[in-house]
Amino acid sequence: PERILSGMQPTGNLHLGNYLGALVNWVKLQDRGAECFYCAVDMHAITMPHDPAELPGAVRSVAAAYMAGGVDPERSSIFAQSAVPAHAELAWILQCVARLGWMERMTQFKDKSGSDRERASVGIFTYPVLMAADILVYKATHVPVGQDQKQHLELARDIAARFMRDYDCEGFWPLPEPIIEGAGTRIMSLKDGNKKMSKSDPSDLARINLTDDADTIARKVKKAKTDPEPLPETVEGLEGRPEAGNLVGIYAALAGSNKEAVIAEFGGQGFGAFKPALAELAVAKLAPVVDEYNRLMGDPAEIDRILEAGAERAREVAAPVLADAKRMVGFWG
Ligand code: AQP
Repeated sequence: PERILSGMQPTGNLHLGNYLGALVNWVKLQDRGAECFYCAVDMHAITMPHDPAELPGAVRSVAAAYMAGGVDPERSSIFAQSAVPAHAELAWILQCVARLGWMERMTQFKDKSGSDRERASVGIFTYPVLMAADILVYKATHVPVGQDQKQHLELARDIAARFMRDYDCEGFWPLPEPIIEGAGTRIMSLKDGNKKMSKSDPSDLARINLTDDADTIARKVKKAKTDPEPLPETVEGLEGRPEAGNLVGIYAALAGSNKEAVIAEFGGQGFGAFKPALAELAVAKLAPVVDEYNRLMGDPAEIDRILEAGAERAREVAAPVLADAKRMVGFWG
C-alpha cells in the first residue's frame, strides 16, 4: 500500500506554486486511497529568522490551506512537525549517516545561505536531513513535491540506502519515490520568468497567494510580465520565452491539462486575449479555495483539534519505526 508524506513551511502565505506543484497532487493521492501524512514543517521554518509569536498562527494557516485545497482530515493526518518528536530524534541518527560531501552539493543551501556563510544557521545546512527523517520516520513510499525538492528527495534515498547498508538491515525502509507530476511542478514568478514563485519574494505581485480575493487574483494576472509577441503556434515556440511559458503552464495546471492543449486553443493570440482568459480560470479555480480557507480560519479551536488528532495518529505510526532505528544503531534500552 502507498504511504504518503509531504509538508510545507509555515512561513507566510501559501501561493499558487505550492498549490499547483504540491497540494493538488496531495489531494489526488488521498482520493486514490493512499494513507497520507501532511504536516506543517515548523521545525524547518525556524532555520531562517522568524517571529515566534507568529509561528503557531502560521501553522494553523497552513493546515487551513491544506483543507481548503481538498485535504480531508478524516482521511489524511494533518499535524505540526514539532508535535511529533520522532522527526527530531531520527534526524539526529540520520545526521550521523549522511556525509558532509553529500550535504555540500545541495543547491538550496547555497541559494538560501547566500554569500554570508558565517551567519547562516547550521539548521539551513542540515535541513535536508531533517526532511529525510520526516519521510523515513513514516516509512513513506511516495513524496509529492515540486521540482525544487527533487535533489532533497534523492538525498533522502541515499541516506536510507546508506543506513540500511551500514546497519545491515536491507529492506527496513522502502526507498521513497518522488511524485513530481502535472504542468505545475515549477511555477515561476509573475514578474520574472526565470525565478521560482516563492513566499519570500519581496514583491507581492510576483505571486498569487491562496489568500488573495478574486479582484487581486485577476489584477495580478493582468499585471504579469510578458513579452510583446503573440503566443506561438507550437509548444517549442515557448522556448526562450520564460514569461509566456510560465503563463501557459499556469493555465495548463489550473485546467488540469497540458501546454500542448493550451497552445492548441490560444496559439497565435496576443496576451490581450490570453490574460483575461487566464484571470477568469484562476479566479474560478482559486476563489472557492480562498473562501473555504477564510471560513476555516474563523474557527482556530477546530483547527487545533484537527492538528492534535493528526499528531496523535502520526506519533503512533512513527514510534515503532524510531524504536527500530534506535535499536539498530545500538542505543541503550
Ligand atoms: N514555485 C513553485 N512551483 C511549484 N512547486 C513549488 N513549491 C514551492 N514553490 C513552488 C512546492 O511547494 C511545497 C512546499 O514548499 P515549502 O514551503 O516547504 O518550501 P519552499 O520551497 O521554501 O517554498 P517557497 O515558497 O519557495 O518559500 P521560500 O520563499 O521560503 O523559499 C514543496 O513541495 C515545494 O516543492
